[in-house]
Amino acid sequence: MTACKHYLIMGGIVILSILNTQAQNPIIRDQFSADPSARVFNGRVYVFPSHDIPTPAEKPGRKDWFCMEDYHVFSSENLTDWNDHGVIVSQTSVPWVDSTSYSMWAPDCIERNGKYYFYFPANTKTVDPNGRRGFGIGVAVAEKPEGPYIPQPEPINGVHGIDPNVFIDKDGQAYLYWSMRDIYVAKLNENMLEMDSEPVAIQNLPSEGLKEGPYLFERNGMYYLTFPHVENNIERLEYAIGESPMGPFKMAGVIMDESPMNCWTNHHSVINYQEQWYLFYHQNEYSPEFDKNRSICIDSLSFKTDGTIQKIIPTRRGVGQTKASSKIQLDHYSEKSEGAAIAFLDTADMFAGWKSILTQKGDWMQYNAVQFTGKETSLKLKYRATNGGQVQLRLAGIHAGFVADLELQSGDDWKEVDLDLMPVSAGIHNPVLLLETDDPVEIDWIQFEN
Ligand code: FUB
Repeated sequence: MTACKHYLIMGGIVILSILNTQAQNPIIRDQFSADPSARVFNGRVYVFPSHDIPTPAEKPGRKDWFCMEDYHVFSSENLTDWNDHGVIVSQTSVPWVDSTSYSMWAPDCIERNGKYYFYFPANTKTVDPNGRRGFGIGVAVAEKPEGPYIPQPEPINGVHGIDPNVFIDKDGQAYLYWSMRDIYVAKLNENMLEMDSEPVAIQNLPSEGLKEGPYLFERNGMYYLTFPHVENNIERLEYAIGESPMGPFKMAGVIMDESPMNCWTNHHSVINYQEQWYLFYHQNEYSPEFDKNRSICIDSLSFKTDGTIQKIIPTRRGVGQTKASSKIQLDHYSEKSEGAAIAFLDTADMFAGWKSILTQKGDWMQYNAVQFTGKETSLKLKYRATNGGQVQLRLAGIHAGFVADLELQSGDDWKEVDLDLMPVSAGIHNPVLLLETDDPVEIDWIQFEN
């Protein structure tokens, strides 16, 4: 079990808010989410992803393709607990969008002068003035990051493509980037709704293999144009650097290699939040057999002294601290022994989450950055151990030490056990669960109680 639903009543309006109190990677755990565009607004992180759904029977055309009918926005203060603010724009709420196309692909959002501009691509109802059908890019405007967003009646004139990204430079000039085979850039007007220059295709990027999903950010006067690119078989995240938002750029390296779970796409954004850089990206954890149903993840990003980006290996642990009193999902481990494994709890309902499996004596799983108050007195564990067994809980790292030994009863059903703990000091610790006996055991979660 990974998410609990709360209904909040605010000013007479009922708002559904999903509080993912154990959220690690993927961060959204009750629906698919992809193409995360993260932004820091008013000291809080907002993520504007696309929303993959299983293809409904009524969708015309290909069934084994991307299928997206609306957008949600999510926000968090600690990168662990995420609130779902609900649907902000849907294919039936935008006048120019073909409302049967399920083509609401990767969006972006930016703030200017206290207004929030949400950019999104979708299939147009009609041909554009140049006779082109296909993807247009539209804007919806709100007074608050979570909406309500009011869509403009027409898409941005002169833009034909997908994956919009907006960057506002220190001098106040805004730029729109998008992709359509090449990656394009144009200046945006003060009003953020119209182009202020002719689009140009950015040069010196790889000429072979699909490029899409541009995301531009600036650090120490260096402009990083980051984008997914198919160098070999599937997309990986690459970047180029330049001294101005329109380039020229030169290729600088790979941020993330091809997905280890073979997700054909990746799509990302980069933010600095509370003095730390983060990469938001997606994989297909909840849909290993169909990579068009994706899920968004976060990992920390860092720079080398010359300003180049340290390559990131996707983790299950993700970022943020986890409260000792929450149900800690060891299957989102930071490290594990070779024999330890994870599996879905229920293959008919992937959103039920995963379990950890310690197979043989000596197997272990470690989960980093757990916040202890120092008042915890017992450890609770949900497990299944057909032949019974014994596990030990230890703390890794500088606080290394033994905390508890738990005897697990044999049986084919899930059980919960409670046991007294040795005192644990207040602060951040990295618990490790170690199997001390020979038969396999499965763990759903562990939890510390006062
Ligand atoms: O989500 C649909 C498309 O897949 C996006 O627009 C691309 O960037 C890729 O992630």
